[in-house]
Amino acid sequence: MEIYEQISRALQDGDTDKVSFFTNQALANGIEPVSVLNKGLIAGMDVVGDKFRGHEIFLPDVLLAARAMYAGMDILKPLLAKEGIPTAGKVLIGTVQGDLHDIGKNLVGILLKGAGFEIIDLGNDVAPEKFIDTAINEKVNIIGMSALLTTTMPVMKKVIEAAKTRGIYGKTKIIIGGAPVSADYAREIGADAYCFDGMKAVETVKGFLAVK
Ligand code: B1M
Repeated sequence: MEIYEQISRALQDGDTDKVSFFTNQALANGIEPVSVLNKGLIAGMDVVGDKFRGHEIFLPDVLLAARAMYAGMDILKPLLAKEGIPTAGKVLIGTVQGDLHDIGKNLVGILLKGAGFEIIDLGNDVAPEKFIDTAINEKVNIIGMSALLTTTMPVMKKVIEAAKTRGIYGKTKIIIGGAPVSADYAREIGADAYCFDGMKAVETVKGFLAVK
């Protein structure tokens, strides 16, 4: 079995020890951290999502898989987010109110940090006012919102409405991401960009802040 498959299977089994072991092994074999992330960990989590949707596995299994995902991410984090480089701008991130999914948002934060941006992470279940208050107080350049549930996507629109009311819309760029979100949805609610994944978020933020 190839190493990506071993990581993916261990993650699906919720086996944190094996995920850590194979992740370290892949890195020792010279595989790029981003490939380990995308082809091993994220690929495994996609299978978990499909099985959950198909009622082949249940919530406790998903929780174990999420824990195993974090075991792998903990190893990759220092390699993806280099410390100590000068900040190229301030990005506020959070998962919207009512939504507890934070793996994707955390990954986006790690990659943005690795690209030299200062990250303020509000965590998950973040109320619209909290996004806007922090954006104003911390003078951030970008607000990044994540949503994984179709029921929580509309909160993104509420944040944008609050940004308009508080006078920062158009000055502070707003990007959105998460599995149920799309470019059409971003346009519909007035977000500045939709980002399919963390790499796209880095590219988009660099574009907005004119960083090469
Ligand atoms: Co839940 N969950 N979950 N879940 N969960 C989904 C999202 C679901 C699609 C599963 C399914 O049915 N197949 C489904 C949503 C259905 C829908 O809304 N249409 C679902 C459901 C229903 C639920 C509950 C309601 C289940 C229940 O209680 N009955 C419940 C809701 C709890 C809540 O939030 N209030 C729930 C709970 C959970 C756990 C807590 C068990 C756990 C989350 C643990 C955690 O995050 N700490 C969990 C998980 C793990 C998942 C799946 C399996 C995996 C999500 C994940 O972490 N993917 C997910 C199925 C799936 O998505 N395939 C599912 C890996 C991650 C790297 O990808 O988050 O998509 P993702 O992030 C990507 C991109 O989307 C993008 O970049 C990331 C990196 O590539 N991105 C951004 C994300 N945010 C971005 C922000 C950006 C830019 C890019 O800019 C700011």
